[in-house]
Amino acid sequence: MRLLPSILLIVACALPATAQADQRTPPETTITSGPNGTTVTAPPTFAFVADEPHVTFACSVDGARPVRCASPYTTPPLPGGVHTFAVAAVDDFGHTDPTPAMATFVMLVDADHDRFPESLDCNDHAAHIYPGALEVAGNQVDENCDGVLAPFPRAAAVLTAGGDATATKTTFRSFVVTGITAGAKVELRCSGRSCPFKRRVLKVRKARASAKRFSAKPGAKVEVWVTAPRTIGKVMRLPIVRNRFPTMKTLCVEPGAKQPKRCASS
Ligand SMILES: [Ca+2]
Ligand SMILES: [Ca+2]
Ligand SMILES: [Ca+2]
Repeated sequence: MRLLPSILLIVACALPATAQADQRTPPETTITSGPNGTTVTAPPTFAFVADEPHVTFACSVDGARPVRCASPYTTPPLPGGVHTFAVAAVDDFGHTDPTPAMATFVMLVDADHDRFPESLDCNDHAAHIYPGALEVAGNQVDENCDGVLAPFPRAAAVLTAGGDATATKTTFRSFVVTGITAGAKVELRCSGRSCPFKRRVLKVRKARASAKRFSAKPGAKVEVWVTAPRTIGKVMRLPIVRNRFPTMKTLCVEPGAKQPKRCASS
């Protein structure tokens, strides 16, 4: 029972002594997190502490006039290049840490905020374009920065035709298209003199289409067009000649184009 007043007395004496020490000693500031010696693509955030309670902080970027701040602190947007951040604690007695905590970092420019700085981004003004982005086929844009404009996919189909040819006509007795790309339209076309038809859409069922027996005269051109949206169409051309069943030639047609052309090699 007699010990208690003594302890209280000791505590009462100790308090002014600590306050005296704080009054003479400026606080020491430490940065606890944030970039230092590294590169950043967005304004960095710093966390910091002082070795005394009841302090305020003053932050400065690139030697500018310190502004009052609190931890965590995010710097204003900064241009590309090397930057410094400094923070000093200020205690209740107005003492400012004479040796502010400092960090140096390199700000990389990332104008479109896609996390790829302009040195790595093939278009730093379009956030959907960056290394590894999803490439959209056929739109003439290199979304994934690999230097390649991904072409439209090609329609697929296989034509199997059989029949006979004379000096006056070629008769197709069987005419079957298989392995047709899903969703593709199949059209049988005939151009030139004495064609039995100009265009005929073939019904596709289970990736297969067929035409009924037909004949065409020498000089005519029979073609099968397999087309689909956003796809390079496949054109299988059969030029009708005398006495020989036609040899097929495969051509490609760009989406929306009227004329087929030689297929690109890829
Ligand atoms: Ca960027
Ligand atoms: Ca970009
Ligand atoms: Ca690409």
